[in-house]
Amino acid sequence: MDKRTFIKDMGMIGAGVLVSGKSFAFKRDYLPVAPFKPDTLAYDFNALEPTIDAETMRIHYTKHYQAYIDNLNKAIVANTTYANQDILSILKNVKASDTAVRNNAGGYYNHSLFWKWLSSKPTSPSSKLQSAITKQFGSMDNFKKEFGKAATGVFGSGWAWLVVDNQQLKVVSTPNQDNPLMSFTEAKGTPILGLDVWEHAYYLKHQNKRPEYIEAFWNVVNWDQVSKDYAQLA
Ligand code: MN3
Repeated sequence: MDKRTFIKDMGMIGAGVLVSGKSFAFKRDYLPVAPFKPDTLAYDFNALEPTIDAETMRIHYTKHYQAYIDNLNKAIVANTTYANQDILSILKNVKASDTAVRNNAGGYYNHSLFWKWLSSKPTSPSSKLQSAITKQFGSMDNFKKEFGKAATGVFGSGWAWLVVDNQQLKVVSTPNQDNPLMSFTEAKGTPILGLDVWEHAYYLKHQNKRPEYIEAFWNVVNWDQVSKDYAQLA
């Protein structure tokens, strides 16, 4: 354990985080390899109420997320092609036909990002991100409309994303647990914000009203994190 990781982990213990584990920002200086472990949640399960209820967060984090991780670890033992690759390499290299690795690597990575893009505290985009959004979409409201349209339009289960592709912001969506970094997806780019629109992410609270969940999502977006992710890419 290096000094920085140690200090970070001690900080988490000090902050009384519910679940132990390493936190990472998907930077190139630290990318996890198998066996994968759940990323630490920076807030309590009830922190995002009323947008996302505590029970949904508890089941989502401890059951769904954990299942992707367990199944990814099993899939990598069964398919040694990916055994020594870090999570970003797996995402970029996975073949569409390697469905167990594809679905579970996506499930692990997408959720690890998703937890970080949520916050109970009010945040706002950096001026750099704000101007990029205005330049690309005309206004923040137009961006939210376009993102909402993509999220509503996912047929069945999937994700809506704000990505950076060739220095440009784009709104895209993917089915199931696909991520725009995967080579075979129609959507291309590096995600800096994503919304899980699987029913398990909202059904207990919002039932069939996916648009209500999408609208409420803006109340809990961690713009500090989104701005940091954007700054790494543009
Ligand atoms: Mn989910």
